[in-house]
Amino acid sequence: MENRERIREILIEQGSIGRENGKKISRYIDLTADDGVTRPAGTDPDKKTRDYFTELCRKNGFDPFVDVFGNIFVTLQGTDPGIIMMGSHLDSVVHGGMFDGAMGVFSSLEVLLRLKESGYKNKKTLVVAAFTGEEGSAFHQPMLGSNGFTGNISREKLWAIKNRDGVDFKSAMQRIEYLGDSEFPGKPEYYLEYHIEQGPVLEEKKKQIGIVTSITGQCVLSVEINGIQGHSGTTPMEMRSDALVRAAEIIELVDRTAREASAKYKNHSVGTVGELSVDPGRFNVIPGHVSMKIDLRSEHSNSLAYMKKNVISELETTNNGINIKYTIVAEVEPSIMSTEVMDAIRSSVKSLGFSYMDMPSGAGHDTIPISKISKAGMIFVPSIKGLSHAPLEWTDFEDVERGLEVLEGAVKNLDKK
Ligand code: HGY
Ligand code: MN
Ligand code: MN
Repeated sequence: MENRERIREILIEQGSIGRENGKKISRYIDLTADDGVTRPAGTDPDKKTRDYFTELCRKNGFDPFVDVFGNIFVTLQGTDPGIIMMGSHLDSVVHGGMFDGAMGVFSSLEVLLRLKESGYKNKKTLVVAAFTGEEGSAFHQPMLGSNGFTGNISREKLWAIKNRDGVDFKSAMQRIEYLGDSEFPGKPEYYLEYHIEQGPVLEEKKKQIGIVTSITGQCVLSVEINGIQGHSGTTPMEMRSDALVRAAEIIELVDRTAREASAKYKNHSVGTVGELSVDPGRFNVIPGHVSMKIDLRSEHSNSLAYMKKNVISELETTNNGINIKYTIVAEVEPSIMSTEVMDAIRSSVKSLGFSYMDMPSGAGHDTIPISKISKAGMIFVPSIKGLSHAPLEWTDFEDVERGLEVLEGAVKNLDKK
């Protein structure tokens, strides 16, 4: 099978894992809003995807290593010191797409196969990594595996984090048989993440490749709003402490503050409340309790600080019997990519003759923590209509192949260093 066929077949195969209807979809026109992929960390679909990946590795002569965070590593040993790591994640959001994360992991393995099959003699050791729980769709915070790998979160702390079903990380990963007993030996000198853009810019600007300059800063707050549950028919309006009405005021403020920050700082600042639960959640009961998550992001620290300040001052405003508690569950400043790695990507793009542009990433990635311990960079390819974290997420296979060839060239450029 021709190489570009191989990666296409693999992505189609893995894309059916975690799809409720199990459909294998090979063309964008066949994709519907019912074809979402759901593969939260530690679930059976996560296990199935991991099994598919590790079987592929073994079939091609590699021996996958699983560390104490459930991260999977595949190594092509070099002769000289230094590690070049290519990584991303296999988990997905709920009803997400089949390219986010997985395209990078399987394409990185494909690069290793192509280098091996071409007889390329790598000097530095080349490693492919699949990091656990990048999405935070099972556990309450994102980038668990990569934060464990970089030492940002200790093994003990990470193992104790509970998922939405109240199961701790260690038990969840043991259940799917992806919890190793040691850490991966070595840290990367260079790190590359190949990923879909997940936004509309490359398509709008008609560019084939994005060279990422920085990755958004982020502040995720978990909020508990306590009001007074009551009868929706008998309780007069002036006597209510309705937790959901208070939540609605906060949601409107988050949206307004992000728009203000974007205008004030002339940049891409965003604020979202995508997760909310109402208790008891029945039409004839005044909501007594609301839990929700607020996701604030900006490419610039000052606008992130502006949004965080406004949102927290709103959360600390108590009124008519409502009590609000909040915690910051994830917070990171914008991450700047290595110019050395960006140059290696750029010279690969130029030698392949693809069109490209430098651009920031509005999405978070495992590259965030890893850029703090190594020289890191990211390669983007276009997302159709900029859609992602949605069933209709799609990237043409010609674009997948282009990005993969850029990745291979960038690895070779860094291997010469
Ligand atoms: O949320 C993000 O930006 C990433 O896809 N986890
Ligand atoms: Mn991703
Ligand atoms: Mn994602």
